[in-house]
Amino acid sequence: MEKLNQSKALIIVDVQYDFLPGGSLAVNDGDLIIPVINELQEKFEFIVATQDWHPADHQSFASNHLGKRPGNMIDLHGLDQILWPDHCVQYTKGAQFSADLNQSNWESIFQKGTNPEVDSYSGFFDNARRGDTGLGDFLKEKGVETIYICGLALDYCVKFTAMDGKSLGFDTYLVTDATKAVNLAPEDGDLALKEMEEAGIHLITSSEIE
Ligand code: VGL
Ligand code: ZN
Repeated sequence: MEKLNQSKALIIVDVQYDFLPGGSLAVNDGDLIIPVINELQEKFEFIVATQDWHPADHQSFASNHLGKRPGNMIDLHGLDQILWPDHCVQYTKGAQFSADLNQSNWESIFQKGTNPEVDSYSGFFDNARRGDTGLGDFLKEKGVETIYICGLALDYCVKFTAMDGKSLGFDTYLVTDATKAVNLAPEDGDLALKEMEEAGIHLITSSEIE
């Protein structure tokens, strides 16, 4: 396997229409990070993306539980599960990456959330830590040691991807100006940053990256 001369990788998390203004699970101002991510991509030779990719019967959707609404909590096979609006259903427009996002230099796309019985916030593992997307092995086989995470949403998929990356031994950076929180509670984004810092994840802005 060919090794990289640079050991750093950029991971772009879930920049898909349903998480952008007008989408079913929109992050306020989520579109404002797209030009920032496009500029950031110029600094990387190795870029991968994750894609939330749910079947229509996914059990994280409130619509699949009689009498439940988005924001309600349920127990899903022993895990606490927040119920979401239907989003990122496979092959729908909402599941597509924004056309404004430069996708021309991506090595690979890692899809997640395909098992209807478990949610999957992280780009590495599902929330039960059973299913593995292959992203961790892929990065290690390529000699990647340092990962930079950006995308949507800071308080869910970005945070979980960064935390799993760190736990797998990658030196992990969160690019703070290239992410936005969905903020179901107004403090969620700030809490996510704090949790990541406490886990040893470095917070960095894109202008600080060489
Ligand atoms: C996400 C909630 C449900 C995300 C995905 O990409 O942050 N959030 N599915
Ligand atoms: Zn999802």
